[in-house]
Amino acid sequence: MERYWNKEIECMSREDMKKLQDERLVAQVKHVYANVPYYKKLMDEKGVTPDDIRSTADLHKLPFLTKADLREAYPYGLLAKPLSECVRIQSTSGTTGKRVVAFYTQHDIDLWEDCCARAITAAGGTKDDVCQVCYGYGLFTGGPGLNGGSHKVGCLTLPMSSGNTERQIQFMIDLQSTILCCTPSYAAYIGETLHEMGYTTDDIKLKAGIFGAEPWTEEMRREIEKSLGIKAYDIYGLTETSGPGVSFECSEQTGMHINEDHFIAEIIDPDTGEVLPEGSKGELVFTSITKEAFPLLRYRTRDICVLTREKCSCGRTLVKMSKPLGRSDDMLIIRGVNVFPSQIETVLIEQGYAPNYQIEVDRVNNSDTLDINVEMSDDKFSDMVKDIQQKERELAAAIKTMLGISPKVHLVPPKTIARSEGKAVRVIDKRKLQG
Ligand code: DLL
Repeated sequence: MERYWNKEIECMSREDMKKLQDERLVAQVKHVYANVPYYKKLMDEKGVTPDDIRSTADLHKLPFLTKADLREAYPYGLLAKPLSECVRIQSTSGTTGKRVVAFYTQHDIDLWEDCCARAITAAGGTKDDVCQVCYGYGLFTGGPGLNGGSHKVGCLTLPMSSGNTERQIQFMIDLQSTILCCTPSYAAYIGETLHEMGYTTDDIKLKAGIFGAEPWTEEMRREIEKSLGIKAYDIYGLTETSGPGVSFECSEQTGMHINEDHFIAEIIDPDTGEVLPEGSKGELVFTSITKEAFPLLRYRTRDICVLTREKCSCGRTLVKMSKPLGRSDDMLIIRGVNVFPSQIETVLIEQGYAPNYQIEVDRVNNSDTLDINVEMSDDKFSDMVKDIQQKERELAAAIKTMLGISPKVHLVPPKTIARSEGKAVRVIDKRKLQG
């Protein structure tokens, strides 16, 4: 039997949902125009006023926001409420230079947790469940978001955060966790460790997992489902739109329902910005219509996906997005951390290396690996041979400080990294994540 957290919204007729979105959009544009000078300027430059936005049909008239805008406006430039009314900040992991910081009023937190409660309920969660949350807690939105959703549903919540896998498994067995929330790669690792410790799925009570924050394939889903004896559900979100819970999977497991009462989704051509018809593959753009403190209008996620309104067997009428099929920028997600090649290049140059490098990402035993080959320059080559390992360690430490994750650095002789005649091939991603 399908469970809903808010059936009225999740199964609302298309007509009623559109009416709700129209009302909320009109109010939100007024709120942003009046309170966010940065966005007002963008609207003025485009010659759009709040009066031009009468319904979702007018959405395309509004200017886009991008990560570059967030950096330019950092930290307070997109705030739409006084700081005194904000109660929380969350942030993305390791983006170039300044990170994205998102602000929340108590009302924003309530709505965000409500979205996560919908995801947990769709995965079969009730107040009788024990929900083990192993997403990172802290600035990352994964832990706090699912933690809040779990409380709302009334599950007994285990705020484990990530790491210390044997202890995770011990608690999972002793406290009889029934729902696991973490990244898919960590879920696979937990499954593997469980079996290595000599346990089987008979020793645990897990029934469902809510996994997201990074790309994963259908093959990986089947592997996790088998090793943990569960049904694995996808969940999507980004810091800029609150965090996890923008969309979530239902029992059909064929894409994620977007919480359309809070977020209006569009698919655009990433090159021209043109809005594409339903069913097209393109870049996902979100407008948050209920957020108070940090309401982003037409925010370009850079995630490439497809939207569909085909009838879903779960009964929900909320539009469904496919798993993200890639990105329209060069961002990589490595061990759950957002990484841009330009960050690595910045460190190399700071440390006196030429920008001749290649990044190799792979997944070994369900964990991402990051190897960086860096060329030594001709003049430094002979001196450096003596202390190559020391230099590799220093460079790895500097990159870790920038990214928050440790790479393996390999210094290679001059002119050994293939030169390209077109764009340099900086990244070799062997993970085959687009299933
Ligand atoms: O990853 C929020 C989150 C936490 C989502 C826990 C789900 C569960 P950021 O660190 O800002 O926020 O990264 C957002 O991660 O633009 C996507 O590229 C990617 N992403 C998030 N969920 C998925 C998913 C969190 N289910 C960026 N599948 C997004 C594929 C995902 N990619």
